[in-house]
Amino acid sequence: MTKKIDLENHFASEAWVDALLKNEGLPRLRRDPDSTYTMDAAPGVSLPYRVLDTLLDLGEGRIALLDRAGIDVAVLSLAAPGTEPFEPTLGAKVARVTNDALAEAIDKHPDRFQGFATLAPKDADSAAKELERAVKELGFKGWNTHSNFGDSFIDEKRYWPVLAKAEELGVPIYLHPTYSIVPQFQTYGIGLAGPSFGFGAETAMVMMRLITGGVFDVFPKLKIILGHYAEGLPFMLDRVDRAYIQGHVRTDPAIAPPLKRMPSDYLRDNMVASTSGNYLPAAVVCTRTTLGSRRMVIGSDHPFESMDQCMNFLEAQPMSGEEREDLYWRTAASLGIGA
Ligand code: GRE
Ligand code: ZN
Repeated sequence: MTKKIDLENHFASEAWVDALLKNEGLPRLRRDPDSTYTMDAAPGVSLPYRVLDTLLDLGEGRIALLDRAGIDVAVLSLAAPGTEPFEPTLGAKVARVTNDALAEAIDKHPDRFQGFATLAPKDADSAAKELERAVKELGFKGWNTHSNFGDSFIDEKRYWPVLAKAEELGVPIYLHPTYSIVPQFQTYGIGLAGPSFGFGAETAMVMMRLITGGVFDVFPKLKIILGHYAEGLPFMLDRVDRAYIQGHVRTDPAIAPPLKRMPSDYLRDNMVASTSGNYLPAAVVCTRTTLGSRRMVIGSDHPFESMDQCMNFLEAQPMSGEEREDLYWRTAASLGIGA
């Protein structure tokens, strides 16, 4: 039987919700008069937040949805914006408590749930230690992080200790979108800044920052998982090399170091794409043609998207038996994530 492993399946912890409710700056959660919630994500960017109960369910409700969609295992990750944007001491505390809460839920359903760690990377050395604890002691499968940390991006050198630790432990980093810090994405509210465009555009930019910053020459074995069919990057696989082919790139080791390879080589070798929240058949074909099925994993994006819709869509896409096995579990297994 073909196993199905979902690598983008979100949860919330009580500690995280509490920290967001108490946060005086952004991001913050606000309880509305009608007892629903609003996420104030960034300046001018707010969204109704109707998924909190579903995010908090780490028990039978989630298992029932997995069963209905035919998903065997979900690798659970804290919802955006994670713990990265909090003040570092608070972030580290919320991260640790959240990782422990997730480990407890996994202990109750070890054959259905696995986990990605959440970290507070602004104290990079202690975040690296927490990643090691999460992987070695809690059995987690990697780090789920976000397209920005509130004021900075993952490619910056001060975060390299965490990248070094992920490479050393041999675990992937899931680079998930969050509410963009690029002001030009914020002008028109969540419509531009959110999942329709800003999420993916910022995340794709950050993957390109990792490449252009020479991070994969320093950490060649690092694997970055991007959702939403790698946020459109498969479509760019030829285009990303153009400035290099045309000889326009003037490298300055202090800014943009000379790269050992073409940008597209890093996209092929250091990136894996998940299927979350995009039901365009041409996106499946493009990703499979450019990256190959050995670089594709299932992502349902529950509860922001539907596990059912994801699996019904994937089941209906034409692909060989071999390609389907790659997408459903074999690529995940190559990342150390098995059912
Ligand atoms: C997500 O985490 O994937 C997400 C959000 C908020 C809105 C839409 C969405 O965190 O897909
Ligand atoms: Zn998601």
